[in-house]
Amino acid sequence: MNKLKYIITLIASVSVLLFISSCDQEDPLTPETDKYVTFDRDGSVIPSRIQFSKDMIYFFRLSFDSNYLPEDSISVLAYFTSGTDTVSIDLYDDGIIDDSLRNDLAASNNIWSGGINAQSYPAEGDWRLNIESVNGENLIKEYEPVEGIRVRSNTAPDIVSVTGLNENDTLISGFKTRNIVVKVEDPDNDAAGYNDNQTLRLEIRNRDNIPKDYEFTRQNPLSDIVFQLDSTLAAGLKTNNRYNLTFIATDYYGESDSLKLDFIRIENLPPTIVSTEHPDTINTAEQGVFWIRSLINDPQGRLSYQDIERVMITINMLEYELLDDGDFITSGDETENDGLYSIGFSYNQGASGTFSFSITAYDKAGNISEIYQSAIVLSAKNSKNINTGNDNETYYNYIDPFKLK
Ligand SMILES: [Ca+2]
Ligand SMILES: [Ca+2]
Ligand SMILES: [Ca+2]
Repeated sequence: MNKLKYIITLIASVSVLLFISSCDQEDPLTPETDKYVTFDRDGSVIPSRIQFSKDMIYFFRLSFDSNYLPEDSISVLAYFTSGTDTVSIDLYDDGIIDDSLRNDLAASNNIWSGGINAQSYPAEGDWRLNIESVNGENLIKEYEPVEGIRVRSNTAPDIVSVTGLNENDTLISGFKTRNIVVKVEDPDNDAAGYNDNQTLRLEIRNRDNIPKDYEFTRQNPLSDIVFQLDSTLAAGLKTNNRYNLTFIATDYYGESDSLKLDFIRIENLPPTIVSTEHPDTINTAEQGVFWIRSLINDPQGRLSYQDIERVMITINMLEYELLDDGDFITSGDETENDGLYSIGFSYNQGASGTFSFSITAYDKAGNISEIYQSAIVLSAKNSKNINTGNDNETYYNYIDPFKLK
């Protein structure tokens, strides 16, 4: 296998060489002076918070752009410094992951990886990561060091209280917006603005439903985390008495505290079709198009990114979807996300008959609206076409459900 790969590589290299030398007569090998290697800070993963004296491995991943070949055997030398202290870290580009400090995903891709145990740092402080490309003992390039890798003792955050929501609460369908105040203490936060517990997660769980999560950011390190929960919280959640809502505060070091509120009832009621617009009769003396639009409501949000799963019309025994996507040419909907769901239909010249149709809205909790039923009469009269729906169908991409089979 390796031999075959070698031969293929050799053939490919020879053809490239021949091609280049036929284009111009210069030496095709990259001269030593044209070789480059640069450090790509944005493509690298460098932890900025390390918990002092904790028995935990932090992984670093340093990315480079380079035209050096593997056989040039250049490598990366990295070490941390703080004052007179130095701590080295071994980095690899060999694709090996083991249960020690090696954690490289792919060999020879110029991404050098390795881990360091937080207990390797002899003191707290802001450490600097120094990075060099080397060839054995020889320095090829030294990069701008990465500053501010904070190695500090840490205390886990503590969720002291949650107000605005209690165990055994009922969140009725369409509940009034609630202010939630979460008091989180973390002694590592300070008045100088150091903010050590930035994220608060809310996990809504019930064994019958898919998980639903929210995330909030703490703006001020010394004040409470305040946010609002509105009735769209229940979008996609079926009515049930046994929800638990868990708040999880996590600090920069990855330590967290959680507070669970159990036995919360969440209700989700079906959508309603508020009104529907459509022509009652259509003169098919000429071919044309018309639109059907339904205004939908739902206590958990009437939009498709809220609780509306789909709005369907059945006409001439076929089912189609009304959309709120603002794509007039293909769905006939004029404005995206206004709760007005639309469909455009085309019809042929001379089409005739009475077509009953029904519209049903479905929410993401599996609730179904009451059905709207009506009918459209198509007939060809030899008079000038004056009905409102008629238009030049060639502009639109609508289906014709009235064709004779
Ligand atoms: Ca902390
Ligand atoms: Ca609903
Ligand atoms: Ca719309």
